[in-house]
Amino acid sequence: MTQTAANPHSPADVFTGLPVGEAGLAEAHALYRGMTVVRAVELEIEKMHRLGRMSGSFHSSLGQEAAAVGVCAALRDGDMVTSTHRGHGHALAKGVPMEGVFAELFGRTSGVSGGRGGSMHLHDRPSGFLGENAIVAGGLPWAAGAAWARRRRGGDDIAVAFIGDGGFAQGVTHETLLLARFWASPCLIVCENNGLAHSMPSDRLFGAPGSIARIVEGTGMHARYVDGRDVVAVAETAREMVARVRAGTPAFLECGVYRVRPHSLSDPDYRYRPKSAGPDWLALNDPIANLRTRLEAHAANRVARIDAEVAAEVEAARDRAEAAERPPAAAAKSFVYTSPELQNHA
Ligand SMILES: Cc1ncc(C[n+]2csc(CCOP(=O)(O)OP(=O)(O)O)c2C)c(N)n1
Ligand SMILES: [Mg+2]
Repeated sequence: MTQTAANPHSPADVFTGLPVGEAGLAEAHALYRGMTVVRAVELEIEKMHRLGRMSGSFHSSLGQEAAAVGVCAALRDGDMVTSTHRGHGHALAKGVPMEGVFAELFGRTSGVSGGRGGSMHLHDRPSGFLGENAIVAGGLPWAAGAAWARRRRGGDDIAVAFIGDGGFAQGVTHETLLLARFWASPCLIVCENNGLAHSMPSDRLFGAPGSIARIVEGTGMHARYVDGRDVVAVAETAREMVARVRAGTPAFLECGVYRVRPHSLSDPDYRYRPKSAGPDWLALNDPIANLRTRLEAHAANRVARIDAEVAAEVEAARDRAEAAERPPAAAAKSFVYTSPELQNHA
């Protein structure tokens, strides 16, 4: 059955975005660069899979870059992030080095998880990226607990848990929202409502975009909805919410985005939505193309320079990552249980 209702942004709702004011220009360029990095890295990963140089699973966040980049722009280095199976954007936006991401997906020792985790198990403590999690909504109690523990030790670091709309249907999500409020855990839950939990349209479960935030608001937690196509709006909203969380109360942000690619590399999505659904959405709503148009009105060269710099950076990082060492077969049983060999667990 074809389920077109999954697209949260109808053609009548073509995204135009706000004009970027002079004051915000430097930040808008930084946000543009951040989104371009995520897009370029993920396109490169797809290419590596097509060429047979990378293996394993991959869940693309193409089209959703503004949510990851806008939210992480509101964070400090010491803040923590937990993520999902679709987490490359979250990792890169939080500052995980792209070479370590590529190396992880190539299965190299220099990968951020020693080449053992792959696409769904990126983690990098030095960047505050506690990790992705292949268990839907598994990152949420992790973030709430980490934020609570950090607060008990002193300081005002916070944690952000990215979850999907499918994650919002998990029991652990609602248990954690309750506990986070009860214990005043300084965590921000960011629900990327991309219209689909694999093949299940989220509006069938929860209603139109914005309904998830309203459900949470009904429980007494501060909750907002933001259009996840507009990175400037996401960053502004996230800053307001992060300030509130840093002051000591959890909060919830629903970002309206859309899953452009199939669920994963091996998903025949044409069975549950028209084949052109993703490209059609992107043609009208691409958060990167949209911001590029808005920024080019100010300085076309600057945007082109960012594009070129990012392309060169990604190619060089991929080359270095691919050339790195593979773990020896004799070490296959290392890291199965925690051990002093673990480099990255502080
Ligand atoms: C606890 C659990 N149940 C089911 C799955 C299988 N599964 C993997 S991704 C996914 C859909 C998740 O949808 P959503 O949270 O909206 O994230 P999206 O894929 O849209 O980014 C499901 C059901 C899983 N990994 N973990
Ligand atoms: Mg989803």
